[in-house]
Parts: sequence; C-alpha cells; structure tokens
Amino acid sequence: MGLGAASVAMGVVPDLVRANERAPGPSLAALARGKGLRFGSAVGAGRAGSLTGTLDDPRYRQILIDECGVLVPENELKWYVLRPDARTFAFERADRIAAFAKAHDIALRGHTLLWHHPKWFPAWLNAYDFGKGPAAARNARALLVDHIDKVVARYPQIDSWDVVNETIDPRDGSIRRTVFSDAMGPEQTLDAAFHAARAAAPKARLVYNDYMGWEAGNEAHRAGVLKLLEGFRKRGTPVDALGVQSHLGTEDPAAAGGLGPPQEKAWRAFIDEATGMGYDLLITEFDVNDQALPADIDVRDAETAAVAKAYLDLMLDYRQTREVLAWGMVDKYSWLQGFTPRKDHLAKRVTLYDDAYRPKPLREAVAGALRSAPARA
Ligand code: 9MR
Repeated sequence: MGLGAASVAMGVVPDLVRANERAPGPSLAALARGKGLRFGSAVGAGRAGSLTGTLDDPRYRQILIDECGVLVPENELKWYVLRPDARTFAFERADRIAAFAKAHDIALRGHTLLWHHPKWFPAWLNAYDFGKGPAAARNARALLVDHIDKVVARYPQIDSWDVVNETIDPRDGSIRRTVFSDAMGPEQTLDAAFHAARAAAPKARLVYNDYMGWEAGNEAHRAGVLKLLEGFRKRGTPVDALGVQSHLGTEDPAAAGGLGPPQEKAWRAFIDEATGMGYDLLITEFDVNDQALPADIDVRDAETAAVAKAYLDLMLDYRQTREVLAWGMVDKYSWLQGFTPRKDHLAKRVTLYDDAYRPKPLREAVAGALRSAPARA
C-alpha cells in the first residue's frame, strides 16, 4: 500500500496534511540514520479516554511519518492502561499505535514493562495479596513474568524495550518499594523483569530508563542509578543500555523541576561510568521546559534551542548513544503543559514543532546535533 492509500485508510484528509510546513533538508529520521542512530517520538493512541490524543490528529500523524524512524507509545503499554485486573490484558490502545508504525514502516520501542513505582501501579496491583513466605515470591514472580511474556509476545516488532522504568528514588538513590519487591526482594524483582524480557525477546535492546539529569540536585539520583547498573553487571542481569530520559530544564531552577544549573563535569563522569560498564545509551524522552523563560517567543525558542544543542552535542559525542526520542513533537500535546504551568499562563514551547505544526528552532537544534554527530557503526 502506498503512502497515499495508507493515509486515506487512517482517515487522513490529504489537503489538511499538505498544509504542514516542512523543515528544509533531510528529515530527522534520515539525518539520524546517516549516523547509525535512530530518531523518533512518543505518541498517544487518542480517543476513548483521557490520554494524549496525538494519533487522532492527521497533521500530527504526518509529522511522525515525515520525521520519525521510531515511535514509542507514551502511556499505552503501562500497567495502568494494559491491565484492568490480574487476568485481563487491554491491548487495543497499544495495538493502534503498533498498527500505525507498521503501516508506515516505522520501528517501535516499548515503554515500559515495569514502571517500578507504586504510584503508577494499578490499584488492584498495589492491593494484591501474594500470600506468605516462599509462596509469595513465587506468586509475584509468576504474575510479573506472565505480564512480560504476554506483552512482549504481542508486539514482536518492538526491538527496544524500557524493561524497568524509574525505580530509583531520587531523594536517596534507593530502589523503590512495591508489592513485587516486598514479595521477591528489590534486586530479585528487577532481575526477574530483565531475564523475562530477554527470554521473550532475545534480540531486543533491553533498557533501564530513568530521569536522573545533568542539573545540580540530581547527585543522589545519579549515584543510585550507577549503583543499580553496577549490581546488574555483577549479577549478570541482561541489561543492554541506560535510557537517559532528558527532560531538560533551562538555566532557571524553576524550569528544571527546582533543580540547579547543569553540572557538565559531573554529568560526563556519570555517563563515563555507565558506558565504562559496557552500557549503551539512549535519549528516550527529550524535551526542554521553558517554564521560567521570558514571555517573548524568540527569546524562549533561542534559549531552549541553545540548551538542547549543548546537551545533544555532549550526548551524541558518545558513540554508545544509539537512539534519540522526543517526548512528543507538537507543543500543545506535551505533558509539560499540565505539569508546573508557567506563571504567566502562556503555553509552553517545549517540543520541536509549534501549535501551527511549524518547525521551531528546537527542531533545528536537534537537526544540527544529528548533523555534527560522529557516525557510529
Ligand atoms: O507523558 C506521560 C503522561 O501523559 C502521563 O500522564 C504520565 C503518567 O503515566 O507519564 C508521562 O510520561 C512519563 C514517562 O512515562 C516516564 N518518564 C517521565 C514522563 C513524563 O512524566
């Protein structure tokens, strides 16, 4: 099926789609591919419910088709979406994204098999009674492994998985407690997830994903992640890469979640340690919060682009960096609009395209970083 036919099948109105302003030069997917990298974005399935609706928007879909070599469902593979109860799997929303990716020959990443944080577990799971003693550990493992088996088997096209997400508590670097870790032990839980993922998807890239960042205030978070990565290596846990989410702030602490300015030296030391242990790197959730920048759009766009370019140049200089994914492609759909809004209530400008689907300086910063990145095998 040609692109035109596929677009019609997806309900695209061709005239509307053609209205998108294209950035000059090669697409981000092509620029990345030329360097042995992949560029892509998160996407939400839309309709039926309150999750982000980017797949419902034909102009958004066109940007994904034009720019992305890989997609990742923003929420649709999370337990709270997939698992209404202990027996049922609700694949319909994730299926829609997988079908879209396949129809347009775009690769797919998975996020996430285990967001190991009780806040993001469905209520039934937090309340689950696994029994007592060794039986509890067995039962917990059975539930976790069954989930991973079934989800991974459903999407053989997924070749890169965030197996475990955000298990480190940024306050003290410890592993978060959940019903799984209470029943099985913390390391045992995380190891079980990676072993199950490896068994179910022997060829996929298996990733530990977290939001430790380069801003001051992330010290305990980074240390905790390094300790976790070290433990994986010591125990022979099959983890291929560290997912560095890369929700960047700008110089103002208010835009960096209350954190301080970037600590480039400490950040390089962190990345050196992770790569020194043999881990590859992925930028999994890139965006730049402009929360505390002045109202003036040109000023904001120039500042976010400058922060992005400096950061991406540093990260892409590491040949270990394999993938770059934006956490959404058009400002109005970004999670950051609802998260810590600006004091002046202006819409944030945190992604690569503005609300009229026009490429912004942030898109040019990403393109520039891909252009100057060293090629990797
Ligand atoms: O962008 C996502 C938002 O729509 C969800 O409401 C939220 C909770 O599930 O998760 C957001 O994505 C997060 C990602 O899954 C993990 N890293 C942080 C992201 C931004 O909060």
